[in-house]
Amino acid sequence: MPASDLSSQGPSTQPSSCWECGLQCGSILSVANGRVTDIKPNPKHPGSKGAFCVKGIRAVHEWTYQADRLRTPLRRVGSRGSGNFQPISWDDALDEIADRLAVIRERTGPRSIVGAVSGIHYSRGVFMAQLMRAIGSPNWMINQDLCGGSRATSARMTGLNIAMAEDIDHTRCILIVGYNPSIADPIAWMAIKRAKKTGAKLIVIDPFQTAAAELADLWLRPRPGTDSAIALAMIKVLIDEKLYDPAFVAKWCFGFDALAQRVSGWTADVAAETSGVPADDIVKAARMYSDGPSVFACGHGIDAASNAVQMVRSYHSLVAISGNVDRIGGNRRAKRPKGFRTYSDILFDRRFRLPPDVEAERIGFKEFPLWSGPLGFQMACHNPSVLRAMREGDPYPVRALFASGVNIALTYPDTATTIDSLKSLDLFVAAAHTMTPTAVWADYVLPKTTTLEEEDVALVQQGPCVSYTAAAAERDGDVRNDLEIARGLVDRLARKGAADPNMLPWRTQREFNAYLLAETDIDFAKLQQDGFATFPFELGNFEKEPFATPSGKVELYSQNMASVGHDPLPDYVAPSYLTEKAAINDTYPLILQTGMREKSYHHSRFREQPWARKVSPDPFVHVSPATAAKYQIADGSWVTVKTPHASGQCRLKAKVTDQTLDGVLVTGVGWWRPEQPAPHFGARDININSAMSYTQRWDKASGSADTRYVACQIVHVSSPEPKVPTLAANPG
Ligand SMILES: Nc1nc2c(c(=O)[nH]1)N[C@H]1C(S)=C(S)[C@@H](COP(=O)(O)OP(=O)(O)OC[C@H]3O[C@@H](n4cnc5c(=O)[nH]c(N)nc54)[C@H](O)[C@@H]3O)O[C@H]1N2
Ligand SMILES: Nc1nc2c(c(=O)[nH]1)N[C@H]1C(S)=C(S)[C@@H](COP(=O)(O)OP(=O)(O)OC[C@H]3O[C@@H](n4cnc5c(=O)[nH]c(N)nc54)[C@H](O)[C@@H]3O)O[C@H]1N2
Ligand code: SF4
Ligand SMILES: [Mo]
Repeated sequence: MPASDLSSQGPSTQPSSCWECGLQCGSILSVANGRVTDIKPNPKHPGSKGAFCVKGIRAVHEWTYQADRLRTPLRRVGSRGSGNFQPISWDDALDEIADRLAVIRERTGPRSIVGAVSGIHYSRGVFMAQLMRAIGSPNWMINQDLCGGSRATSARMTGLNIAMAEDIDHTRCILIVGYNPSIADPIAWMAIKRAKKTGAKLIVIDPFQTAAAELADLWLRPRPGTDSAIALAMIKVLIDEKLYDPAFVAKWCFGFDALAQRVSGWTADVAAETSGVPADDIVKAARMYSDGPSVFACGHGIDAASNAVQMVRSYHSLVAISGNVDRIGGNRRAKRPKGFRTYSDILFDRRFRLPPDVEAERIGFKEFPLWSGPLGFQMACHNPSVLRAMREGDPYPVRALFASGVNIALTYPDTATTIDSLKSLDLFVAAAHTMTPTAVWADYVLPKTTTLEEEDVALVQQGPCVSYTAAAAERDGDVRNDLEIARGLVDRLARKGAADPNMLPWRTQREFNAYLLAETDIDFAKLQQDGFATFPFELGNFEKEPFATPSGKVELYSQNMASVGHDPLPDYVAPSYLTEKAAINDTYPLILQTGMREKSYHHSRFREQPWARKVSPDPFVHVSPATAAKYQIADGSWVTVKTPHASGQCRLKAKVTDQTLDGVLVTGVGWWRPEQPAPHFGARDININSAMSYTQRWDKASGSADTRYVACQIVHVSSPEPKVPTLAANPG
C-alpha cells in the first residue's frame, strides 16, 4: 500500500519484521492514522519465536518520530564541516549531484566514484552496488572487513555456509566462541537458555566474563586473538581419540590427512601455553563438543582482526570433522525456498556485473583477491586502500563518495584519517537519518526513510523463513528510501549517457521485492498478512547440493587459497600485539579489546535519544582490579588510551571489574555526543576509532585490520570528567 493511503486508515495491526539489525525479529506493529503507535514482538515468527530487543521497541520508533530527524535534503553552504546547510528540494539535490558526478566521471573516469554502505545484509546494499555498476564503477565499500568479513571468507573458502543457521533447539552441546548473545542477539540468547533448561551443555570461549560465560558448563578464557591454538588442539583431540565423524570426513571433507598433519604439533599443552587456557580444559571442551549433535556459534570476537580468517577456519575445520553439518542439532547450511533470489544472487549475477577487465580495476583486487575478486564474499573494495586513494591518488584518484547507511567517521578505524580522506574529495554525499559526524562533512545530506517506512523481503536462516517488513508508517518528512535515491541518480545520469539503467531495473521497493519472489510459490498477499512464510527444506542433501568449493566438499585444505599463494590449511597466526611487541618497545604493554555491544545502542545509532543515554551515559572501559591498581585507576575515573599506529587517542570511563583479564582493557564502539559542537560531536574525543589505526597488518585473505584487540597504552587518568554540554542543551 503506498504510504499516502495510510493516513486514512483506522487503527490496525500489521505483522512485520524489525530491520534495525540483521536479525529481523518478527514484530507486530500497531498503526493509527499512518503512524506506528506500538511495536511488539511476534511470538509466531519462526525465526525469532518472540525474541526482541529494546532497540526494536523504543529506538526504532523514536528514530522515526524524533525532532532531531532529518526531514529534507540539505546542501552545504558553509565550508566543509562547518555544519552549515540549507534545505533544498529533492529535484535540485539530485540534479546537482548527478551533474557533479557526470563531470567527475568524465574527468577522472567511473572508477573514481565510490559507494559506501554496510553490505548486502540490507537491500540498500544491493541498490548501492547497482548504482555504482550503473555508473561503471567497480568500487563499493562495505564495512564487513570490520564485522563478519573473515567469517564469511572462511565460509567461502571451506564451503561451510552455516552462518546464522544454528539448530540450538535440538542440540546437546553449544560451543560459543567470541560471541555475546545476551546483548547482541536476543534470538540466539533465548534459544541457548531454552536448550540449557533441557539439558544441553554449553561451552564458552571468551576472554571476557559474558552472561553466556556465567551460564556455561565450561568457560575457556583465552588471551585475545589466540583462538586458533585452542581450535587446532581440539581438532587433534578429536583425531587422536577417534571422536570425529569418519563417514562425513571420508565422503565430504577434502584434505583431512593434511589437516591431521598440520595439527600434529598442537598438543593441548602447546595450546595452553599459547592461549593461557589450561590444557585439561581444552581436552574437556573437545570431548564435550564431540558428544553431539553439537552446534557452533561464533561472533565478532574472532573476526575483524589481521589473523581472523585463520582463526575462524580453525573452528570451521573442527565443525567439519565433527560432522555436525546440516544435521538436526548441528549447524544447518543456508536454506531458501525454491526459486528465491537472494541479495547475493543479484550481486553475483553476470547480468548485473561489470566486464571482468573493469572488475579487475577494483581497489584491492590485486592485493586481496579473496576479498575484492570474484571469489570474494561480496566483491568489495579494500577500504583502507580506498581512503588512501582519496588522499593520495594511489593507485588512481578517487574523487567522489556516496555513503549510505554507514557512519564511517565513527565506525572506521582512525577517525582523523577518515575525515582527511572525506575532506579531500570533490564530492561527498551522505544519506542518513540524523546529522552525524560523517554527514556533517558532506556536500549534500539526503534524508532517509526509516525501517518503519520501508518494505523489505529477505531470508532469515534462523527459521528458516522468508521475512516481511512492512512500510507501515506514513513518511514523517520529505524523506526517500535508498532505491528511490539510486533511481533518481541513475535516471538523471542515464539521460547524460553517464549510466546504464539496466543495472538497476527496479522502480519501487515493491517491484524489487516481487523480483526476489518471482520464481517462488510464495503468495505475496499472504506474506504481507502473516509477516513471514516458511518453506520446506532438506538437511544433509550433499549429493544434490555439493559444497561450493572446487572439490564439492568441505575444504579443510582450501584449493582456492592455494591458488592465490595463501596457506591452504588453518594455522595459528599470532595476534599483532604479540608479534609487534619488540618493535613497539614495550611502550604499549596493555591489550585493548574494542566493540563490546550495548543494549540501547546500535553502534553509533541512537546517541541522540535521551532514554538510551540514560541507560548508558558514557563510553566505558572495563579494567581488571590488578590493572586498575597498577595504573591508579579508580572506578569511574576517565582513562585516555592510545594504540601504536594511531593518529589520535580516546577518553573512556573506567569500570573496574574482574570480568576482564589482567592487562586487557575492554571497550565498546560508536561513541559520540550529538549535543556537542560540529563537526566532531565528540568523535575525536570519546570515539574509540580515533585511537585506532586502519593501516597496520591486514589479514591476507579478508583484508581486515586489527580492530578487535591491539596493543595499547594509558596516556592519562583523570577524575572527574571535564564539563561537557548536556543532552538537554541540544539545540535541535
Ligand atoms: N545491542 C546491540 N546489538 C548488536 C549490535 C549493537 O551495536 N548493539 N551490533 C550488531 C552487529 S553489526 C554485530 S557484528 C554483532 C556483534 O556481536 P558479537 O558477535 O556478539 O560480538 P561482540 O559483542 O563484539 O563480541 C563478542 C565477544 O567476543 C569476545 N572476544 C573478544 N576477543 C576475543 C578473542 O580473541 N577470542 C574469543 N574467543 N573471544 C573474543 C568479547 O569479549 C565478546 O564477549 O552484534 C550485533 N548486535
Ligand atoms: N573499533 C571498532 N570499530 C568497529 C567495530 C568494533 O567492534 N570496533 N564494529 C564494526 C561493526 S561489526 C560494524 S557492523 C560497523 C558498523 O558501522 P556502521 O554501519 O557505520 O554503524 P551504524 O552506527 O549502525 O551506522 C549506520 C548509519 O547508517 C544510517 N542508517 C541506518 N539505517 C539506515 C537505512 O535504512 N538506510 C540508510 N541509508 N541509512 C541508514 C544511520 O543514519 C547511521 O548513521 O562498525 C564497525 N566498526
Ligand atoms: S535484535 Fe532488536 S534491533 Fe535487531 S532485529 Fe531484533 S528487535 Fe530489531
Ligand atoms: Mo557488525
